[in-house]
Amino acid sequence: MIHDLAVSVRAWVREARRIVLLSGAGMSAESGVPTFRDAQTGLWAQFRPEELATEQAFRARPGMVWDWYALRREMIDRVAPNAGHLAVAAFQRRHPGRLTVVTQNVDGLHQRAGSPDVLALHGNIADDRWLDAPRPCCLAQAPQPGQPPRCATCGNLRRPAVVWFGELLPAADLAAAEEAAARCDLMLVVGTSGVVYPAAGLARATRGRVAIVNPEPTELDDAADAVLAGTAAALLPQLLED
Ligand code: BV8
Repeated sequence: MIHDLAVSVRAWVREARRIVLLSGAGMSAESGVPTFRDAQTGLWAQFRPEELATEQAFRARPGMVWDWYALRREMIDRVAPNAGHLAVAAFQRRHPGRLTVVTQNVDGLHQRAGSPDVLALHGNIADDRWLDAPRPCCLAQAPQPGQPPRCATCGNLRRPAVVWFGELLPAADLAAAEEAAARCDLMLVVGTSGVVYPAAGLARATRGRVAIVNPEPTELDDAADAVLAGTAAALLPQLLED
């Protein structure tokens, strides 16, 4: 049974010419990907994600941080997009160009569900890049295997191609996300605590209606026109069905 507020939001979806879906870790929770709020396990239990996802932490303990990413990668490889991801991709197939996915998630599950042109503001955990600007030696040979792999000549390290705290977001994707937020009639804010900026700022910058989907209160509830206390996989199929 879909309750009244969700009926209104579904009507907003129908009326909207342009929709932005801003997603966070909660979008992937029902796929089995722990959120940043969820307790860390094992060796990393003593750290907050914000402490591990930094250049400083990687330079100080490259093996430990690399292994944390390796663990997350393995877990993400084992899971699949959930009904929420699939409902978004299906809506985009039925209504090309009407919905833009802007995500903080590095798990690639929106992309695997079939969503086109996803603006992944914080990068993709599946990709690597050089820590320091590559020298000719780094490009002349395959990285030496290891945790992390490195240049056999200068020792330059490979790092996950994600945006760490204190690092700038990819300028083109951020600009496209700001443009989409400025032009949309409706922003669906799904599975984010609304703590990390500049991503959370998009929900405050938009002139469109803001509808939040989250089982818990968030830092953005004050900016919302509707707060739906539910999960991504349960509510998005209902909100996005024609
Ligand atoms: C930058 C990639 C320029 C790495 C990530 C303004 C104010 C305050 C601070 C700042 C500010 N501007 C900049 C900052 C600093 C910082 C920041 O925001 N800090 C926070 C902690 C206060 N921002 C930055 O550093 C950014 N860079 O600004 O550069 C600059 C540089 C220096 C100094 C100033 C400016 C870079 C930010 C990106 C960092 N990289 N990820 C990796 O993944 O390893 S952020 C990472 O954490 C995620 O990508 C995501 O963005 C964030 C986690 O947040 P959520 O996704 O919301 O997840 P969370 O676990 O918090 O919440 C889950 C939610 O889901 C909960 O609400 C829960 O109730 C809900 N939920 C659970 N189950 C479900 C559900 N919802 C629906 N369905 C369910 N089933």
